[in-house]
Amino acid sequence: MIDVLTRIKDQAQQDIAQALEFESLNQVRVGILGRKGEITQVLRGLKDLDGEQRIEVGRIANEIKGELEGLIEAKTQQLKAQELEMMLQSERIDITLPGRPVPTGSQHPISRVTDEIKTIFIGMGFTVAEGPEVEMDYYNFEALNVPRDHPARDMQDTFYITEDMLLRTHTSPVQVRTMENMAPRIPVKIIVPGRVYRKDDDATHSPMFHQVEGLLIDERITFANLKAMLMLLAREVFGADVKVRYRPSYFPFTEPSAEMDISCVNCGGEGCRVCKQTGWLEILGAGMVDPRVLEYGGYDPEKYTGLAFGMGIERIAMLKYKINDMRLLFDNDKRFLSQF
Ligand code: 2U9
Repeated sequence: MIDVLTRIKDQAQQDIAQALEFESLNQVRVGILGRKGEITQVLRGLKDLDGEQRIEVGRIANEIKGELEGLIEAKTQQLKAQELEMMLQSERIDITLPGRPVPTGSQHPISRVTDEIKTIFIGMGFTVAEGPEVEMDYYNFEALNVPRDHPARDMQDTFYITEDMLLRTHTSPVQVRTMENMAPRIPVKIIVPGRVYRKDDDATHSPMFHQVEGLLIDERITFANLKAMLMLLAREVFGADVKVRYRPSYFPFTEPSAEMDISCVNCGGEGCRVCKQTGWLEILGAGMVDPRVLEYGGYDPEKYTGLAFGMGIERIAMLKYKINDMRLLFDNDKRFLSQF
């Protein structure tokens, strides 16, 4: 029996030493130590031996088993080390190669301009207010001094949901709602960005576009305050050299009303195709809040005055970034958008 064990051990030692990969090493292990392995068989056969012999053969068999387990473990470690070495040899990584760029998104020009204008007014103490795009006729028109059948409704014809509910044509209803909620506290000092809708569709008009409007109500607010703030806006958005001018205008919700032009961003005022040879570009409307609109919002026009302004973001973005077709802003073409 002991001879058999010695033979098993010698053969196993040879086989382990000769195993060149995990697969053959495992076959050796199973052949000796597995359920039907040679050592396992010997250990199973112990029960047929008598006392002394059983103890002696059992001891030697277990000794050999332990020894072979140790050899297999050592060989396993050796094969692992060899495998790692081979991988390191064959897989040369050149850490000096340039990395692959990860594609990142960029901000849409409409969002960029909106954020820029918001930031400028936040810097002057304004807070941002927002409101619903589906609006009551009352807030969109009535409270802004545009009663039913007023001719000014023609210019802002829109999409009606019901007879008194519509897609807002400007963000102004948010100012009315804010006044209603705040009255009679002062100052009201809000900047209102958002989407608006009009029945308009051509090369320079879209049925949906973006506005930023502003409202400031306090004691002794004058047109001079309006001019100072809009001058700062123009310089921040279009550069320190930009010039501005005002032309009288009409809006139902402001009196007096004006439109502000900036010197042409293309020719600097010389006259070119962009400014239709005038040297000027219209960028926003503004005025002193009509006393009746103050009253609608709950403010006493004898005590308070207000200034208001509004601008279309698409127009400002097109002038600032020299975009000649408004549809580019809505096409979602990455070749266009990735330039911002
Ligand atoms: C309240 C009182 C007054 C907002 C104003 C304009 C002038 C204006 C246009 C610019 C281009 C709209 O996008 S556009 O077509 N806006 O000219 N907006 S004053 O006046 C208000 C608003 C709310 C309570």
